Amino acid sequence: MNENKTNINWFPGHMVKAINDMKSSIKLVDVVCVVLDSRIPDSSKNNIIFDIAKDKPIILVFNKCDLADMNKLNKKIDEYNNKGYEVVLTNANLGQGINELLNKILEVGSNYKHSNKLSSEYKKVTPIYRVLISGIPNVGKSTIINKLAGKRTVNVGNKPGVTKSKQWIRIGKNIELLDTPGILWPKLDENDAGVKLAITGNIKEEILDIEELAFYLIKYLRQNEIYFNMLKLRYGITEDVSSCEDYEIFEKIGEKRGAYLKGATIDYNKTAKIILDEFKSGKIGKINLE
Ligand SMILES: Nc1nc2c(ncn2[C@@H]2O[C@H](COP(=O)(O)OP(=O)(O)O)[C@@H](O)[C@H]2O)c(=O)[nH]1
Ligand SMILES: [Mg+2]
Repeated sequence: MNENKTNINWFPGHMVKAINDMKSSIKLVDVVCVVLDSRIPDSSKNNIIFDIAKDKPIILVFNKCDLADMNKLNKKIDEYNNKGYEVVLTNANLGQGINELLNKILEVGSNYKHSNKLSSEYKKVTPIYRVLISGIPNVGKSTIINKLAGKRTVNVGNKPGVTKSKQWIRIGKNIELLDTPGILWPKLDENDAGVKLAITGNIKEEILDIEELAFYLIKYLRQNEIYFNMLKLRYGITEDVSSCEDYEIFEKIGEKRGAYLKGATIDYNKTAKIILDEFKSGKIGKINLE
């Protein structure tokens, strides 16, 4: 992939502000949940949080697991488990895994208070565990907060930072959730992270060249027989394309979908959009990019 296309960054001022916001939020809580996109667990993980929250228990929440390839995801989860992380899988849209997350919060929160003998609060009948949900934009933080809270209390949408004031949402007897998610900026520099974030819809794809994104995806899917079969099935490619170039496969998809400019010229932009939209919504299949 073209390197300089991925070379986009948050402004340094934004990052400083995000770090400071995060630090002040983390001081207030006992448990930090880091939400990841299950399709790109590495690229959606900003390691800065592990520095800032190093004294607090951290739960990794693998969200959007409905879109993920469980074969690959399970391997990643084993990796993270072996590193000692607490892990929960969620499909926040459907509320799946939310009870497991609540139980995990109680468990690690209780361990934390006991091992730190915090303000003798651990001896209380109803100790309160305060929680922050953090992650990059669009990873599903607001949806998870809504589902944890059991009602629509925060805005769900594509704009990070819609909730401004610091307020707590009480859940059950023991949990208080900061209703402002901790926004982490996505990292865009290593291992095509920017490209993967754009393909999965975690950053605006318009920032990158969408045709290049679609090409990247086709190239990637071709390397995995199962994934490539999913692509062929989706677009009705029954002919032998094993010796085709990537762009020829791309054009075939355009053809199959009738994405033409005037005459018989394939509309590359439209074709790219079709492929990317259908990947993002999981229509091509359950596919992990790492
Ligand atoms: N397929 C799927 N989509 C999800 C899931 N969780 C959230 N989303 C969608 O991802 C988009 C961003 O979610 P949002 O909660 O606003 O993300 P935030 O920016 O991290 O607060 C929304 O369109 C949600 O409906 C999930 O588990 N599965
Ligand atoms: Mg949000």
